[in-house]
Amino acid sequence: MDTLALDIRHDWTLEEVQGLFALPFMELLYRAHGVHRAAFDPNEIQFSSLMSIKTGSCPEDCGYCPQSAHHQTEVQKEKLAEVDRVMAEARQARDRGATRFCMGAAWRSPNSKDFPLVLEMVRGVRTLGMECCVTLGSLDEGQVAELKAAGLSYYNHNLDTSPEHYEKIITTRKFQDRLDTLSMVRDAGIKICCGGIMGMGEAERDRARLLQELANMPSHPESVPINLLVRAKGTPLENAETLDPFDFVRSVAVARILMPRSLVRLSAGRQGMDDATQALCFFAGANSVFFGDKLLTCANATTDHDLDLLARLDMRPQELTPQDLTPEETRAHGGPVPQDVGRAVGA
Ligand code: SAM
Ligand code: DTB
Ligand code: SF4
Repeated sequence: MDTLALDIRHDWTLEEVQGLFALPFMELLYRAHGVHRAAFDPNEIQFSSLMSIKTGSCPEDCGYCPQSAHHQTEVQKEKLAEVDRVMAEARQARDRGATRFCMGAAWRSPNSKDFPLVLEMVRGVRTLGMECCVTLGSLDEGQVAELKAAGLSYYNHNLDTSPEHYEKIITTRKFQDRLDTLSMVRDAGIKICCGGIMGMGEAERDRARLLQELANMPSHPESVPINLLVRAKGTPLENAETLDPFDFVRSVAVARILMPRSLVRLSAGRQGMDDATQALCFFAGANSVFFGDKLLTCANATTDHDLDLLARLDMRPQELTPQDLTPEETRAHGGPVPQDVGRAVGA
């Protein structure tokens, strides 16, 4: 790690953020990489694994989402998954090197019948020694407290886009509702995973506004997923214009400069992204990816391809450190480092 002093700020102006976007590309990448090296090992990537625990029939109308009941898509609807099946997937993910297991449910908010089972899943994943993240929609105070008590590490709830562009994409939930859920989660001491989607027909100003909103939160989200829109068939955004890959890389770089110590996750959209663009994203400060052949419903970059790419870039997966685990988890896990990580990447 380099010794550059990190500027942790929560008062970024839009002009400043737009100024970063306007930098010559190489200048921006150089700056972002400097910040990245000062906060992280630039050769390390965190692997998260993602599982859809309840799929489709969502009452929200998010224009990008194949799981919304408002759109005619090809998604296979599924009720809440059985706890045993979730645990089997989590174990497999851990054995392949994932240090975080994320579960997503297509809900506006969790219902009282299914919520206790989700808590059981969270407790189960934590006993495997992995961090656990869930994304279940909006929450009330009681649900937040129960998730915290179950040992949840992160809650994912994205702002998705700028407040100004938001209403063109989602009408059934307000931008402010999202901020309210995030405040409750933060106040309960659960880490926040919050980011957005690029390539939904927004202007560069919207990308700057989104990142400004994230950076000016009372504390930076510990995890910032930057998704590239997956243009799912049957959604209103199925024919959205392709975003220039360099503009996507710029967004990653600006996220890294604004939120130096956050994990910046190169999330959806890697499947159609070429290796050189992904490598540029890693240079610009992305240090986490979803690992596994499927995201929630859409295809992801394949595991074999990812392992090959990491090896070609001389990068390695981050390992859990003992500080990440409670003593009980460390015992349950038989040590903090997943057994197959070295083998999986051919180290
Ligand atoms: N229903 C919950 C919610 O929205 O709060 C959780 C699941 S939702 C699928 C999680 C996130 O996935 C969304 O906020 C969005 O950022 C991302 N996402 C969904 N569909 C996407 C797509 N087609 N392309 C890129 N990201 C997408
Ligand atoms: C996030 O920001 N991206 C992930 C995760 N959080 C839950 C989800 C991506 C979903 C992509 C579309 C799909 O697979 O349905
Ligand atoms: Fe529902 Fe989440 Fe998809 Fe929106 S993004 S339609 S809330 S599953």
